[in-house]
Amino acid sequence: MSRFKYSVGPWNVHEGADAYGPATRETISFEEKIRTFKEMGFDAIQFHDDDSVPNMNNMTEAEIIAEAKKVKALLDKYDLKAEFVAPRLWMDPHTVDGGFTSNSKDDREFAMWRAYRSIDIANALGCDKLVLWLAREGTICYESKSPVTSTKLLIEAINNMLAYDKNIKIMIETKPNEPVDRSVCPTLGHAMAISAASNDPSRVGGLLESAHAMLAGLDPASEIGFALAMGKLWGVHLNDQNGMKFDQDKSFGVENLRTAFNQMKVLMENGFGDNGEYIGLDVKVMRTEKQEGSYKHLENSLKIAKMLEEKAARFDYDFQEKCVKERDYEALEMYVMELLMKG
Ligand code: GLO
Ligand code: MG
Repeated sequence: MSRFKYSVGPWNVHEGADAYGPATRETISFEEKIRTFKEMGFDAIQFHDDDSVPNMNNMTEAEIIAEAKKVKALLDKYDLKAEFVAPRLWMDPHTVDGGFTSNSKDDREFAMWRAYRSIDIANALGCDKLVLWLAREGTICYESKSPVTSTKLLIEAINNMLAYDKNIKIMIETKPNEPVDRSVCPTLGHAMAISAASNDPSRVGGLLESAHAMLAGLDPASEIGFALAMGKLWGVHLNDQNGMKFDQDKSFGVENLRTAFNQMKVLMENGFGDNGEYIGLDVKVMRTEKQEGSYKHLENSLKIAKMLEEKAARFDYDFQEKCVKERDYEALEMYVMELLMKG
């Protein structure tokens, strides 16, 4: 029995298209996905605004809320919660140059409209968290945007969201690059600074994705630890990554087992989940996988997470203390390797 509650997004079961080739699997309907997620043991669903209300750009505010309520009824049917809503600004023709930091005033206004509608949708789905994955908030041509202005625009946008709804909490999902070259808010340290500069730091926190930390050359367990120390880690996207290349979203732990163990360990040591936080798995199945394997990466990631949870629960803190006292870190390291490699 895991101490954690787990969440997943509908985009984590996908058709396999990438930048160089088309889909390799059939589309699975939203209801079919969430029914399967429930069967697999997930507790909550993560949403993009237009996952819950497709075609929302062409709908009125009242229509959007009515549509989101239908999704809430579907969640209730399967006894699932909504974890968060994230405005999907990176897909839209209005946000080619970013949303909140776009050089176009119209596009910035559109981004705010989507953020407000995302808050409305979150309320209709019964959750109080907004995720900002700031995909295109950054530069592809360095001289096209000022880092100072962009940072200020981002803070202003966040302040507007905080003012729009007195209960909404914002989790910034940091990522250093991709799809942009340089992101405005690349690490959790940046997210914490933005939080501190906002009008209500108590409602602006972070979400750490393992692969994103690795793309910044950082250890995800340390990023998690940093935000936990600030009391501002409200979500995680556990997954894995083979070095600093394109964002791979591999199954949790399959490339960097010891780092995965330490992520689980630091979450457990610091009571992550005690205030209702979920462990999100932001993983993608390999493009080569056949239709019937569409959920395999999620099954594997859940299994690995629970196995690592069990290993971390067995961690011998007395032995660790002894090694630290004797400054025998070789012995401590070998202990960890044996813990991970023996049954
Ligand atoms: C991509 C992100 C993405 C977000 C999701 C929620 O790199 O990890 O999957 O987590 O869109 O905003
Ligand atoms: Mg993510």
